[in-house]
Amino acid sequence: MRPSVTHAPRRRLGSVQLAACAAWTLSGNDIGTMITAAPRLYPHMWSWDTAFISIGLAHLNVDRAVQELETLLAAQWRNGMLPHIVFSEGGGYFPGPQRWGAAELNADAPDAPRTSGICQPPVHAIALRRIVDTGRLGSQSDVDAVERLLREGWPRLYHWHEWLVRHRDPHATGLLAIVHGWESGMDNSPRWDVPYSAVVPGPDLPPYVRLDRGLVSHADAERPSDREYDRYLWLIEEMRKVRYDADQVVRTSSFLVGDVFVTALFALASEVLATLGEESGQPAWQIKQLRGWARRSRAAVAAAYDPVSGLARDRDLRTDEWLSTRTIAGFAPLLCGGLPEADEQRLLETICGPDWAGHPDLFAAIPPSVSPNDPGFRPREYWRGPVWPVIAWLFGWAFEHRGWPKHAAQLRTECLRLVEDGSFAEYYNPMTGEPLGSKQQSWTATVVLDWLHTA
Ligand code: 9WN
Repeated sequence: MRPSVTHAPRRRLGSVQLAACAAWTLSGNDIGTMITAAPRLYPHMWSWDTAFISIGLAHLNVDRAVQELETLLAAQWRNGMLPHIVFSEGGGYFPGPQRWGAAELNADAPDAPRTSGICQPPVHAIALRRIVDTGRLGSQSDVDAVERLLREGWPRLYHWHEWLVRHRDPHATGLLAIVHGWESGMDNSPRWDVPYSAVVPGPDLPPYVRLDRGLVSHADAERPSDREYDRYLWLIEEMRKVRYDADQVVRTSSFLVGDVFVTALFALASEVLATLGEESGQPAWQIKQLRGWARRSRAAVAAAYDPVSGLARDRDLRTDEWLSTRTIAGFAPLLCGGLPEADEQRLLETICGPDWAGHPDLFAAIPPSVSPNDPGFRPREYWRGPVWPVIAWLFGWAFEHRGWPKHAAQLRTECLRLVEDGSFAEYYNPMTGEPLGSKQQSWTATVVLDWLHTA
């Protein structure tokens, strides 16, 4: 007979205590100049983390939420790219600014603060929408702060979207390409296994020492392997060779994938930005352009839908083949719309059904990064099975805005059940609710604040 494993009972905080812990977590991650993504593993500013951070933060301190987005926007490259990392003065993360060498190699990169040389999913307009809405309900000074952010941030976000269209739509179809798995935000997802298998690190890959492995308790099970890291770093070497020139990177990178999830977020965010532009008197031609980009990318997402599997696919643009790995990204059309109604309904049923959020063995009814019924499902491994609260937040937000409030409310309730232990983990084991990866992760704390606020 196998010995039975006993787990310590899970802590359950009430909503007031949970909100207080979330606020405490954020203040712990505040280094004055920025709120870092996490205290130990990620002691800098990450692009899409900051968008989520500012959303929750706005419920506590509108000025500070505005400041976070402004700090990120101030690090925008002159060509429009919003970099994936804005480095603080402290070290503690590899690859750091020296390894990237962005400012040394590319005149568009700011000298200060230092940044990485790639980008992350374009969720910032969604954050701007949320902050503006929150601020407008506050005091006159909150209203002034968000109106200023809208006025000054809007052109920067427009420039960011324009950069994506100009440099990341290589076939002019609306399907946006990424040149590194890190750009997807879902670093180690099985979505990238096939394209990464074509990334062959050369003998001139400079030696390196990882810092992440010492900062996560079960790094072997929860973080990417060294072999995967060799590839991640090799792609940086390839980009360094062309001095991060955006067009050359797309031509030369051995990893070039049309990312259906990023594309759906772009379509959604472009619509949101267009509406914010109308509200704030931005140039009509730019608003029209944003709507056109949204339309094109929505169509590209719909074209990526596979009626056989019932999910949307990424496309390997190096081999010109669809990538049919079944992951949470396959639900991208639910974010931006564009599918015929019957297909959309089927997709909605699938995400709620027994392969995903409705799987009977889940701790909470939230869609994990990979289906528990998939042979490749690894409940504790980075982007290969665990649940990410921020991804659930995105679907919840989209459900609310696409006219499925019941689905949005259900997701919110289930997410709050998952996170009520107050660990604010980077991700969770979907079967047990065990907190995994980095703890006190800022974006988890802030989406919890937003859920509590809307609950
Ligand atoms: C690489 C900060 C970031 C998130 C990503 C997540 C992880 C970095 C890493 O952490 O990526 O960018 O070192 O693993 O995958 O989504 O933005 O929280």
